[in-house]
Order: sequence, then C-alpha cells, then structure tokens
Amino acid sequence: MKLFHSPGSCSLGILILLEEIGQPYELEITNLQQGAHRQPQYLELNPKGKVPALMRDGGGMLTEFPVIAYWLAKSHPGAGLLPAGLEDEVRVMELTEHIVSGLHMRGSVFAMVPQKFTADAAAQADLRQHGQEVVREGFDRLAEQLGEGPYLFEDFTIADAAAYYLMSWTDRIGVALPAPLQSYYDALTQRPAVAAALERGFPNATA
Ligand SMILES: N[C@@H](CCC(=O)N[C@@H](CS)C(=O)NCC(=O)O)C(=O)O
Repeated sequence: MKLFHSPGSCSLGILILLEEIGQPYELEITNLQQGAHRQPQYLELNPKGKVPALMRDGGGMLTEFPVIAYWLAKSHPGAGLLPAGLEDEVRVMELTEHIVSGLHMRGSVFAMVPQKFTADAAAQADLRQHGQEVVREGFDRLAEQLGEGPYLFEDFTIADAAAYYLMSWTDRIGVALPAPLQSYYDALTQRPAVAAALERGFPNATA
C-alpha cells in the first residue's frame, strides 16, 4: 500500500490507521504547500487533486477519508478499527462522516482558509466566524460522545483517527479544545501508532 500524504493535512488520520495496522506501507509526500497535488503525475493517479489517497497493493486508488478508513479497517480486521456488529459499525461510520464532511469540510476549511472562497475581506471574516462556530459546536458534541473516554466508542476506532487530525488544527482554526477533548487529544498523542504517524508524517509542517 502507498499513502499519498501532505504534512499537517487530514491524511495524518490515515497515516495513524496504517500505523495501527502495523503492516509495511509506503509513504509518498504530496506536499500541498508546494502544489504537488496539482502536478500532472499526481492528477493522473488522483484527478481530484486531494490527499489522502491510498494506492492498494492489487492496484486501485482509493480516495475520501471515510472510505479509505473503512476499507483499511475491513481489510485488516485484526487491528480492531471498527466494532463488530452492523449497528455499532454504522455508528462509528456516522461519526467519522460527520467529522470529515461536517466539521472539517463545512467548518475548519472556512475558518482556516476563507480566502479560498471570496476575496472580500468582510466576507472572509464572516466565513471564518461561521467555520469556527461549526467547529466549536462540533467539539462540544464530540466531548459529549467521549464522556469519560478514553475513546469516542468503546475501543479506538477510525472515528478517533478522524477526530485526532481535526483536533490537531485548533491553532489554525482559532477554536480551543474543551478540557475533556484536550485530555483525550493529549492521551491519543501518546498512543504508539499516533506517535509513530506524527514522526513519519512530518508533524511540524503545515497543509
Ligand atoms: N473529502 C475529502 C477531503 C480531502 C481534503 O479536502 N483534503 C485536503 C487536505 S486536508 C486537500 O487535499 N486539499 C487540497 C486542495 O483542496 O487543493 C476526504 O474525505 O478525503
């Protein structure tokens, strides 16, 4: 398997899952800051021009975080990244989808890069504020879901990997983590697979 990853981006979550699985994989740095995702050779592999993207051993590129995460979890059941049973599994998928499509795409993106959507400074400020509000409410719901923790569900799942990358952006979003999420985030940072992903994925660079 080969993961196309940009340091500081959401592909960190997939990197964490690959480390959880613990099998060899290749990492191809596709640096968004340097425009690597817009180069013809990358667009040929992934016309969407986004990361994460996962090239599987048998061939076939997978894109979209929840889908890559689902495939990794189902094809490596020993890693326990999804619970057994349809109802429990679908609840994890529901939250993963909410984090990625809701909080990331409809919240953090507006808060972090409003200039992508409008050149008007006042409109940018409004968008940023809207994005921050989406994330703030989302963090409150995640804290409720976490409860006493240590994970969003009974065991570590793909939803925790999605939550981790989003929480790693708080400085750039401009929204602080509520206390329970800060403890959860700090504990996840100590998790061996997360530490390994941070080391391999160049944590200090930005998306
Ligand atoms: N819906 C996609 C979102 C992926 C995405 O937006 N990735 C960002 C990095 S966090 C990206 O590649 N941005 C580059 C761009 O939009 O030009 C997914 O679930 O994977």
